[in-house]
Amino acid sequence: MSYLNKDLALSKQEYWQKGYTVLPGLFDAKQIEYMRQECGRLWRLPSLGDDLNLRTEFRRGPDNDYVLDRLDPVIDMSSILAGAAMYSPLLEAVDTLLGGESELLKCKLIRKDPGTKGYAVHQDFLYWKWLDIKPDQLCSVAINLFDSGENSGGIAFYPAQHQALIPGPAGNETGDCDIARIDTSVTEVPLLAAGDVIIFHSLTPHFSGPNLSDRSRTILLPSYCLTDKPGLYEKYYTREIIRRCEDMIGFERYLAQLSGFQRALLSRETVLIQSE
Ligand SMILES: O=C(O)CCC(=O)C(=O)O
Repeated sequence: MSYLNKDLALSKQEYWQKGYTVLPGLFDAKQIEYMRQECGRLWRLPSLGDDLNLRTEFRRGPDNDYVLDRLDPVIDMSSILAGAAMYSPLLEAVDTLLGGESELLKCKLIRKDPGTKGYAVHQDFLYWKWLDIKPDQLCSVAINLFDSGENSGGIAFYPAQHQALIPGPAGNETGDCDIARIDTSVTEVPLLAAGDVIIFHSLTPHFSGPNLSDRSRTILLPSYCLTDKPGLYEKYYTREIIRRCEDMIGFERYLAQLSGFQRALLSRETVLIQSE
């Protein structure tokens, strides 16, 4: 299916006015089913939960323990999800909203299982400042794989506040935006059906709550940039992978277990294999 120009013109108006817009039914039921099956396949891969796996990230689960909630990057593991991020009606919509040809910047898969906690208020642009690209050229897209809303931990937006990067709270001005500096009188959590897509500006403050439903809330989250320079995706992940190593993302959990591992498994008393 292709979106009518008339619809996209309205979407563009809404995007620039509110900082986000919803495109209902951009993906059809069959495409969504393929993507759901693909996410199931990825989530069953061995070693995803390994603390040394650089592409997995964790969030606090219902018992405050760490649960796997995302794969980032993901499209190099899945041609189906790569196809979704590069689906031409989606690219047409992104290009129309941004006002020219865009390139994929990054793409992650987030599966928020029942009970998993949400994300604090933030603006994506904070994490992309180093690219030295204007915020108006950058946007993110949430491709919704299941019906979702506030109860399932859907993304919530503070509309019409995408004009500037908002500093963090006193003492952490370079961190995520200080909620006290945002007009929080209006919060919008779009009620979405599977196949609906949200496109939001890189400066739009957003957050999400825990998934209080009994079903996973799964989204594919590609981000795009209006640019005529190729190679942005490679540039992004080259820096990101090095950053994760330097910041010890995931490794700190592994290191915390190392001494226990040493005590439990590397003592001479440990009998790992019995002789006949
Ligand atoms: O998946 C969510 O609940 C929020 C994700 C998000 O805000 C982000 O990745 O920037």
